Amino acid sequence: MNTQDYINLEAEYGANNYKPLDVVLNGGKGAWVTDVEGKRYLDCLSGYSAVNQGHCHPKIVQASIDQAQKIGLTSRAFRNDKMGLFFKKLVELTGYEMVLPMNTGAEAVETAIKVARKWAYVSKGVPKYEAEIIVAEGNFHGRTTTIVSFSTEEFYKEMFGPFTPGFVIVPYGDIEAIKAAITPNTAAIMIEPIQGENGVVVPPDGYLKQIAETCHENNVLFIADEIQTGLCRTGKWFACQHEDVHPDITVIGKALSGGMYPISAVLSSKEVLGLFKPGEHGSTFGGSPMAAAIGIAALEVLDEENLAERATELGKYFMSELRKIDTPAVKEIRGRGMLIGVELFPEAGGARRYCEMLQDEGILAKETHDHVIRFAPALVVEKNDLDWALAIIADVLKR
Ligand code: IF1
Repeated sequence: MNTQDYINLEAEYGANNYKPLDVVLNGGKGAWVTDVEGKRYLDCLSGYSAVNQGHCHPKIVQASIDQAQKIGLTSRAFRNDKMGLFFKKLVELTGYEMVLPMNTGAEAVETAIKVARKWAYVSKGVPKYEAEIIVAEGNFHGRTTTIVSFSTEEFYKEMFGPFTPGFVIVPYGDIEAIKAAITPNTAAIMIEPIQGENGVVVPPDGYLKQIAETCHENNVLFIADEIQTGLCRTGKWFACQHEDVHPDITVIGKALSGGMYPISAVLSSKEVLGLFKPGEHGSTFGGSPMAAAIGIAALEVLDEENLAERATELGKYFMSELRKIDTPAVKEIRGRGMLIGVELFPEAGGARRYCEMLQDEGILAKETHDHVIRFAPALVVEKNDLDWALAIIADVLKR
């Protein structure tokens, strides 16, 4: 079978809920992937920042194989020999007290919403069902009906009502707007430290610190969605650490498994996560020995290979080289660490066509919205791979 055959299969039998590039991948190693025609590509999306450790990292693969031959799933009706060790590793690496394991990022975000609401009723004394959560314009936190209820992207939301109430939307990056939106019923503020899907939007310096202070002053929980920005991608374990901020709740996913398995988690204090009573919340696969074994390996790789430092050094280099490209197409280059967005002027004709030209030259990148190309290669990428890519990106952006 060739590329078109696979594309036809997907078109014949699969829902049409994505418009992927016409590349059919069947192999990955480090920062590189291969397609069914044997062509190699530098993967500059990394599974939307789930593959920070590189594709098929040997340590993560070995952990998957070993665990798959023992037991994959116990369910939370029983216990297993990996979940506690996974929690301990997460607590040691992140400084939080307690973990609740889920599978997808959206499920972890939903968990954070539920526990913030319960905290508001039980600990803050907000009257039942009046709890409000402040979110930002341009947010992306997942695709469930509750989460899209507070999306500001009509296309993600409009056909899926009725919508979940209790969310207040404020402009991103504006601390005064947050202060003005707080009421006695505010349970939490939930934000992405950098808005990924909205086009790698970096807030003003000090914004995260101001949110933390405002939350502290108003007895409101600060929820950071670090599903895309976390786990070394921006040069720290968490993007909030760039401002020495330790949110009340941090939500992680994606690279928590190195792309090998859906694993997400909510990190918080015993005061908050301790509010869940047995049976009040859960999931079939959350905390499975498979997830825990893979999660432990994925975290050890991030730590042992110093991938946060790598993201800082290589990201600084990559960003500075991108900024040297002399082309009328580029409006702005922004990001932090190895999470970079290149915004094009509308006159350039849209980011998609540049992604298609990059694909022809052996680079896989993805547009977000219409005019931004996101570059987020695996944090194990070699400097000479970046140099190879930079020459091609410069050539393509000049077309
Ligand atoms: C898609 C991008 C989109 C996320 C943040 C929660 C989630 C995500 C900050 C939910 C997931 C993924 C979802 C995927 C494409 C990708 C994405 F931002 F990464 F580019 F959509 F905006 N919080 N982001 O980025 O995690 O439930 O997917 O595990 O839905 O198209 P999930």
